[in-house]
Amino acid sequence: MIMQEISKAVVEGKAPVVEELIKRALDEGYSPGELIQKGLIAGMAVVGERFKKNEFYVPEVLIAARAMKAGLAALEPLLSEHELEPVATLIIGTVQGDLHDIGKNLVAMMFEGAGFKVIDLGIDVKPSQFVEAIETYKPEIVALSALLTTTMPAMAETVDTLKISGLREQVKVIVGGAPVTDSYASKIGADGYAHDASSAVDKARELLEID
Ligand code: B1M
Repeated sequence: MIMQEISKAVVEGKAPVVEELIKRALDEGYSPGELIQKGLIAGMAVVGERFKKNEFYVPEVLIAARAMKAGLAALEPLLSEHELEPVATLIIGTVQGDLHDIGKNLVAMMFEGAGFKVIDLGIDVKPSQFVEAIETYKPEIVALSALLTTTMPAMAETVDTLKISGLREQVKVIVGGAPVTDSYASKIGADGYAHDASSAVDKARELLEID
């Protein structure tokens, strides 16, 4: 029941209500993972459907996105609890031309929760910005997010720019986001694809051979 209430509050864009319901659900013993999947993401899926059918326009989607972010912020301390040395460093960003960041933020939180040091470059990140960040932070992993079919080519461009800069062999590149597929990842020469935030962490651990 509380999951439906959370989803409904996301759809209606009621950020304070989402935050309050998340806190109540945690007190009742629900896990952060369950609240993200069955509450927040379920709500955002409804928003996506309504957007597609022109029942929702950009303002409603933005208000819903703000409510989803409030829910994720309430869960963040639980997802990123970690006091050990970082297992590895990850650079993450939404590729050039793309402004969607909710999924990318979730992926970043999951990595923090799994003990990675996360450098989040934000949205609309140019290939050259990835290059600069790799030179500065020397990460083991670079994660690229894209939510639009029109921005997927920016992933390929980013991988190509890493090659031209001579940095490609120093990092593992993983890609994800709703329109991205495993075969697209292979086609552009990425090291891996992940369908969701927790499988992104699994994929990174697999590529870095971390048990
Ligand atoms: Co946009 N939008 N949007 N939007 N938006 C989509 C993506 C769309 C599918 C909606 C639709 O038509 N049904 C559609 C894309 C169609 C396509 O290309 N196939 C679309 C469109 C068309 C647009 C605009 C062009 C609309 C317009 O202006 N006419 C415009 C583009 C702006 C731009 O980027 N240049 C636009 C704008 C926006 C808002 C700004 C209003 C807002 C974004 C707010 C924000 O992010 N701060 C927005 C939103 C919210 C959505 C929907 C409704 C929700 C996205 C979301 O946050 N989902 C979306 C429809 C939908 O997805 N149902 C839609 C929840 C999130 C947790 O999931 O991001 O998929 P997701 O992340 C998942 C996985 O994909 C994966 O893990 C995450 C968690 O499990 N993942 C990774 C993501 N990144 C990863 C990286 C990895 C690994 C896994 O690295 C290894």
